[in-house]
Amino acid sequence: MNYEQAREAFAEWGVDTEAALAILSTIPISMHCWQGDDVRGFERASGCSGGGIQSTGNHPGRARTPDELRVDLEFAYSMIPGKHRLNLHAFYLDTEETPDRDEIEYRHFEPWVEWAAEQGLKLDFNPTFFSHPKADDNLTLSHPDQSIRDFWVEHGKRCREIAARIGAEQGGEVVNNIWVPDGSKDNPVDRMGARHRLEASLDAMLAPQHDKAHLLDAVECKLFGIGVEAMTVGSHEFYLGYAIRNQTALCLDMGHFHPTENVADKLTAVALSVQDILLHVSRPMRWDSDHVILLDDSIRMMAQEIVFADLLARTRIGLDFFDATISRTAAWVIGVRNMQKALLEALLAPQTVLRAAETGLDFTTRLMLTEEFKSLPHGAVWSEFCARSERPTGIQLIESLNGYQRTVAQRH
Ligand code: RNT
Ligand code: ZN
Repeated sequence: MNYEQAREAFAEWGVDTEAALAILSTIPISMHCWQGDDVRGFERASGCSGGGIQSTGNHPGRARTPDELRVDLEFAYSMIPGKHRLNLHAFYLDTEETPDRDEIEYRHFEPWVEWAAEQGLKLDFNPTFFSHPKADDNLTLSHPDQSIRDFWVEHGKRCREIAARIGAEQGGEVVNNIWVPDGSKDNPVDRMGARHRLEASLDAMLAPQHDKAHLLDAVECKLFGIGVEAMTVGSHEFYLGYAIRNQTALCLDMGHFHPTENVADKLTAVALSVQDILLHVSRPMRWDSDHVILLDDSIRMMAQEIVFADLLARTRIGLDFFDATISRTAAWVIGVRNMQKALLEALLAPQTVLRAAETGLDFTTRLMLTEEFKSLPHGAVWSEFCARSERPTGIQLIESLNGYQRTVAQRH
């Protein structure tokens, strides 16, 4: 089916494909730099993420330097329709110097900012509270030792300064997302102490004021991680309360809940209390395994909630997955495109008739509609979107991804 036929098919349901494509082209996805090198960063030769983050696999072609990562990113973005963002972690600094985490400065990230400007990309940022000797006990901002807490508070402050400066340079908001691995493998006896310490450290970190137009702080909650099974200090309740009290954005990572929970459902629930939401779209398989996101029901529901609840303006869509058993660049491209496809499906949904059925308590019709709707030619609209951006689809896409992988495979 060609696009014109698809356009007519959707029009029969009262859906305007042109309007959907116009909106989709304005939605940036913040693509995470850490899929490109298995979350190793550029500080140490042998990376070990720690904090329960685990990248598995040894597929050839890992980016070992900032230059290699940038070349890979350029390729990935060239396969993705639309203009997007790059989500940078602090330990991806690009410098000959060897500053410790509490010594980093804007200049250590300048090559990234210049490159992003050349590419027409915007950056987001994250302090890195893992892969560091001072985080080896899975305790950072809540560490009982004041000097360790101070070290990490300083890191966090510097990251906020760097992020705000990047925002000023690129003219717009940079999301600075705070995730700490802090927790306890076995049952702690002083949960309250840990939570008080985390709160006090966050307060100290967030105390310096920055221009809101350039910096949006977010806090990321989590149920558990490997090695912190008994308690995560920054749990959902902790950070939901923190975000409300301090007016930060709340980051919902789809891998950070119990596997049977519907994270999409949480969006509207928290939107009543927090203004800004950051998503880490991910695919947990039995645990927070960070698989490449599929165009599956969990992603579709997430996209539908963002669109139907009119939360596009308040939700920043970031991705968080890392798979080292497949081409890393293909993983990026597949994941970002899947997120876009899910958003497109949501934008192409016949909201008016669905809502009418629901309001009229006609749940049979609602179900018939959603299920019939699955057979509409979304693919033809997606192909049109790609064609207008001069991005490949189908066999052409697969050939390009494989072709690029063959070139980077020689890195080892
Ligand atoms: C860890 C969090 C966090 C990290 C990144 C690298 O469980 O999801 O967002 O994955 O910061
Ligand atoms: Zn995350």
